[in-house]
Amino acid sequence: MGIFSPGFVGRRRDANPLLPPGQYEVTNFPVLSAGPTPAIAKDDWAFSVRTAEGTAKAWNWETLMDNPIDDFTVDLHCVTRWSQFGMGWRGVSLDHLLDGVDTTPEFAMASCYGGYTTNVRTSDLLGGKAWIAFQFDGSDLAPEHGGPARLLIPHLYLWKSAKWVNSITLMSHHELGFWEQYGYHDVGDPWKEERYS
Ligand SMILES: Nc1nc2c(c(=O)[nH]1)N[C@H]1C(S)=C(S)[C@@H](COP(=O)(O)O)O[C@H]1N2
Ligand SMILES: [Mo]
Repeated sequence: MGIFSPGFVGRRRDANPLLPPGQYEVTNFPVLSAGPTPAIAKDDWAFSVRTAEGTAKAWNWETLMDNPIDDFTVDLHCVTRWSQFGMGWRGVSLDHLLDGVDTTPEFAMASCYGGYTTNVRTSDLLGGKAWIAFQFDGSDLAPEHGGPARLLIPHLYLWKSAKWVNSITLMSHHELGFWEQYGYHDVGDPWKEERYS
């Protein structure tokens, strides 16, 4: 008999009905980065929404703060199997940032300071499901977690939540981001356990 008897797994599922399949709970918010942490001062920070026609909208730190700001509490799920519940964030909804932009292109690519990319569907950015987040747990977002600001898409595995995000490009064609090119799932829904393609 292994360490994880069926009874033990059963009790764990009962204890955490909000835990997606194959995940376990943590409380220490692990850091996972594919490369070094870039140092970006708020004064140097910039973010843009692009389309095939070029830059549609752009913000610096000051103009980002002119947007309606949300305080929200979410659960995060990492493909490396940790989940953390009840995380308190502050950020600007992508609904505001994409307002006035033609969102008919089906696909989007988030690009970051440092070169990381990840692809999502435009629909995953809309409807109150995604933010440019700049505070966690009442403090400025730490650089190792993507500060000064990161994309946060809690309903997808956390690799879609691009740290140090610098632009989102809306595209009518499909492209794969960094981890997606290595076989991670195109969509990444933790409730469907869409880990790998
Ligand atoms: N720019 C950038 N964003 C990134 C990554 C990265 O390496 N670079 N890693 C992704 C992965 S694989 C995960 S699991 C989460 C981890 O976020 P955290 O370090 O805040 O826990 O960030 C995602 N966003
Ligand atoms: Mo990850």
